[in-house]
Formats: sequence, C-alpha cells, structure tokens
Amino acid sequence: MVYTKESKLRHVLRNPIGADLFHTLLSEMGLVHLKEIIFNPITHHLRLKHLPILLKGMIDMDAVDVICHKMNHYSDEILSPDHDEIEETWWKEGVCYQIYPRSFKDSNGDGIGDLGGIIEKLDYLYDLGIDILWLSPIYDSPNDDNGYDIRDYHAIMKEFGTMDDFDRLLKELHQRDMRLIMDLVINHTSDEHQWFLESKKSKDSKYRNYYFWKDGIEHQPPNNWKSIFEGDAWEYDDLTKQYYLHLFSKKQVDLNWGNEEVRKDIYHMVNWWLEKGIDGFRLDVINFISKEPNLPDGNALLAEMTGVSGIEHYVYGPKVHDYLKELYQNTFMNYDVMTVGECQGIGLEMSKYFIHEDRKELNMIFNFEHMDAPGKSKWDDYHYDLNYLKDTMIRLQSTLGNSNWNSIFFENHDAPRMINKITHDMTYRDALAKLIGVINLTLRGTPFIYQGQEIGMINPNFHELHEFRDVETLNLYHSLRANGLSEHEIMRKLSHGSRDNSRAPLSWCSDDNAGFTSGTPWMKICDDYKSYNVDAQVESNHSILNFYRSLIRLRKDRKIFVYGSFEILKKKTRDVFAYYRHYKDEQVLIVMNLSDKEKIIKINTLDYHLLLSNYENDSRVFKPYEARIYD
Ligand code: TEU
Ligand code: CA
Repeated sequence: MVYTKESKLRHVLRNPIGADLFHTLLSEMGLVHLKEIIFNPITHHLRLKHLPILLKGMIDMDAVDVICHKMNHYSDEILSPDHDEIEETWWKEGVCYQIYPRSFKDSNGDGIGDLGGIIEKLDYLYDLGIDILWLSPIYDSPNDDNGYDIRDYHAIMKEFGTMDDFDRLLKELHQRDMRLIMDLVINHTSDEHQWFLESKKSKDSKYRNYYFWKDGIEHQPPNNWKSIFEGDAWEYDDLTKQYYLHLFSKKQVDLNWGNEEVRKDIYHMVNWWLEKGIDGFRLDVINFISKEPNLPDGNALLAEMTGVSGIEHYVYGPKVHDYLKELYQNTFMNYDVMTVGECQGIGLEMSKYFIHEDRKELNMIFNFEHMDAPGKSKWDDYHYDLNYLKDTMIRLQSTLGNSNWNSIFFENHDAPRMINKITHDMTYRDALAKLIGVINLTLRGTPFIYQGQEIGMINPNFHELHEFRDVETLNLYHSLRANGLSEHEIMRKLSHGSRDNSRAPLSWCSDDNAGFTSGTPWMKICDDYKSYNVDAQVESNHSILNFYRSLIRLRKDRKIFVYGSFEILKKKTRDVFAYYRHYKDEQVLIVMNLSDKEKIIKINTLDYHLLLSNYENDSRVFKPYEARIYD
C-alpha cells in the first residue's frame, strides 16, 4: 500500500507508524482520551489531506508528506505472528538495577563515585535481590555529558578506576551469579575521540566520513535542525570551513552509520567487550542512528510540537532496522546476552519492530510514553496523574505477547524522581514509594530499578544555579535567559526538571555526605539524607527498602509475576489500578488505590490470601496509595 494525502484515515491507523503518530498527536493535543470519538467510523473515511483541518492546524500538508514518506518506507515491514509459547530466559526473569556510577559510592575520597565503590556495595545489591546491573557509561570521557561522550571505548574513565577494577567488578558479580550490562553509546562519540580528531584534520581524512560534515548555506548551518541540548545541531569548524552534526552537546558528534567502516569499527568494539564476558548492553538513543539522506529541513509545526526541529528525520530513520539487524548478526547473535534499546519517540506499535524475537534486533526497549503526561515535559511543574500511568501501562501490557518482551521502568538518570512528579505532599511518601515498587515489579516485563528508588529518594532541592552539573540543564538555563525568562521562572523549571534531580549521590547513612564520600561530593547531597538513607532502612521491617526486597523475592519465587498474562479490572474506575496475572493454573490479584485519599474499592477478595501490602490492612477501605498483592 502506498500512502498519500488521499489515503483514508482507517488505512493509516493500521500502519504502526500511523497508529503511533496519531496517538502521539492526540496526546500532544491533550485529546488522547477522546481517541475513540475522534477516530470513529465516519472520520475513518476522512483523507490525510483533511488532517490539518481535523487537528485544527496542529500539522500542515508538509508534515502530512513527511508522515506518508515514513509510512511508505516501512509499509512492507510485516511482523510474524505471535509464538504459541514464550521462551523462558534469564533476562526476562531477572530484576535490573541501574547505577549512575558517578553518584553511587566513592571509594577513594575524591568525591566521585567509582568502580571500587560499586564493588563495596555488591552484597547490598545481592541482598536486595538484584540480578542484573546496568552501569551508565564508565568509558574514558571528558565528561561533557558525564560519560555519554566517549573518548575511548576501550578504556575506563580514570575517575572511575582502571580496567583491572572493571575486571574485578565483573568477576565479583559473576561469583554472585549476578550479571552486568554496559551502556553502549554509539550514536555519537566525544569530539576528543581519535576518530573525530582525525576526521576534523582535513576533508581528505580517512575518517572524514565517519561523521556528518556539511557546507553551510550563506554562512548559516546546513539545515534547521536543533540540538536536544539547545541551540543549533551544527557546529562550525574553522579549519576545514564546514559544519559538523551534533544532536546533543557540541562535544557529542553524531556518527555516520551510513558509512560501512563506522559500522565495522563499532561491531569490532562491541565484540571486544562481549569477549570480556559482559552480559549485554543498554543502547543509548539507538533509534537515532539512521538519518534521512540529504538531511532535509525539519517541519516547523512538528518542531513546535516536539520542541526539536528536525527530529522527524532521525527518530525512526530509514535504515534503523537494517543497522540493528546487522549489529545483531555481527555481535549479539554469538553470545548469551541481553540488549535493551533506549528509544525516545518510539511508540508502542513501532516498538514491536524493534523487539519481536523473529526480527533479531533487540530483546527489549525503553519506551517513554508514560514518563510525562500528554503535552507536558519534565520541566513543567505539574502533578503527574497515576491514572495516566495506569492507562499507559495497560496499553504497554496489551502490546506484549510471547514474541514481544519489554521493560518496565519509572526512574532513570535523565528524569526527576517519580515521587516528586506525583506530589509535593510528603505525607504518604513511603506508601507512594512502595506503590511505585508494586507496579514496577508485578507487571509483565523486565523491571528496572534506578539507584535510590528502593529507599524512596526524592529530588535534592536545588536553590542556586551553581548547584547544577548537567549540560542539558545548564544549556537550557542560558537558552531561557536569552529568551527573557526571569531567574525565578528559570530556577523553578530547572529545579523541577533537571536530570541532576536523580543524580544526587545515593544516601547510604546519616554520616557526613550521606556516607557517599569522605571527600567533597561532586554534587549536592539530598537534603533529607539524615532520615532517608540505606542504613536507616536496612533493619526496619516496614521500610521502603525491605518492601522492595520482599517484592523482588516474591517476583523471583513465583514465575507468574514474570510470565503470567495480564488482565485489567475496573479499567474505567478512576484511582483504582487492579489487575490479575494468570499463569498455568495460578492467579494473583493486585489492587491499588492511586489517590492520596482513603477509598472504598469493591473487589471480591474473599477467596484470596493477602501476600504483601504497603499497609497492615485488608478492609474494603484502601488507605492513600495502598497497594495489595493477593494470591
Ligand atoms: O538520553 C537520550 C535523550 O533523549 C536525552 O535527551 C534525555 O532523554 C533527555 O534528557 C530528555 O530531556 C540518552 C542518555 O540517557 C542521556 O543521559 C544522554 O545525555 C543522551 O542520550 C546523549 O547521549
Ligand atoms: Ca572516587
């Protein structure tokens, strides 16, 4: 089928890109709850050319052309049917824990977390029940983006330690029957990487075509693409009088995956790490690696909607699946490893084309649809509604089959703490932290816990600009200043949305610097470390930490929590999130009150036994954020 502006909506909605795109468009317009009404049997006959009117000018005909082009490119990607059985494996059963090494534990007193500190805390992680560690990048880096700007893929960042320290960490993990996945940043390298240093020397360099170098147009950048970290996505190089592409910071230079030499060098490096015995990778912004040939200008309306001009030309580029298939065939296929792709902007239908096991690309991805309310960003000070999380988790669970597996996460190093997104009122902080854990660990999919989530850590409360460290945050400050926002307005945005919110050092105990370091910490410690820290929770039966420990143990004792099918209850009942998991002849029931008020929830639990709850209560009246697991 060829899509044009004459194509009917009902055909477009059958295409995964079309389906996801319209879900996103409605979300951005805050209309996603009216989806069934808007896309009804009558509007199904409307043609794409009517969209600008239907969506009140949210998009124009140029954007319709871009949408058709993308759908046409992928229209022949047919998913094979779902397998009859699910293949049981360690990376579906394992519980993952993300470590941001810089902020986890400092072992040598320089104020920066390191591999020695991680080794010190392996027994803490083992006792928590963690199976798989994901380390944010630990490779040699100038740290413009704290390691997501790699200078040498084959060396360990000196602040974190040595390759011997790495080998020791891997050995200690394997001795505990735990596994390690590394953060693979291959969309871009640091501008201090040898490849780029060679590439920028001359237009004739062997490495020139490892990156995107383009002539400017009348002393302007080659196109209107903007960096996700503010400003143009192009930096001018005086020596060779050309611009180079950087979708992130100026020191993170995009690799040209269209160049086979680049791909070969990447595969060689990936195999070098696999040969060291690691157990897989988290692949950074992996859906960005294929750019639209000729790098066309971004559509103005799509730029307004996404906030990033040009993103439609690389968020799901024309060769992304070709590259992922080739990567798999040249590396992962030969090892018993796990891969999870970070895929900002990839919808739930499109995600199947990355994770379907017959496609041999990735084992799972990180979708981000649930991370912010429709039309909102992390910088907006709004109350994240857990009913939105319920709705997106129901959608996510419905896309999983025997052949499609996925991840379940709510926190990471790029987002503020979940508790702060939901409420400013800390009255029920512990109950809420535990409820988040119940959702994280009782849904279908590999659970990822981010460091500090297990003790209910919250944002560290930033008051001054000098307290921030994150390049995205600091770039945004200057951009907002240039746009005339007041210092107060800017500080409000940054203190709410900065990635530094989740990068405050882990609070280990009530000693100085929360026991993170004996030196001066590289960034501020959480204000509440004296009350919320690991030591304060290890011995307490009702602590968040011990609740997570019980949840993880429950998940690992009962395969139903891993492989069980998902059946929603009371789908339309606001503030109630209840579902069954079914597996062979077993059934478990999870019932949650998503509000901070007491609530009567009428669900028959007479035939059930309460396995775990975040309150000592089994009445019909659910307490604020009460979560119960029955079998
Ligand atoms: O993040 C990808 C990404 O889209 C980022 O823009 C991030 O989601 C952003 O902060 C949202 O506001 C990955 C890494 O997780 C991030 O830490 C890196 O900075 C980025 O790629 C570049 O490597
Ligand atoms: Ca250190």
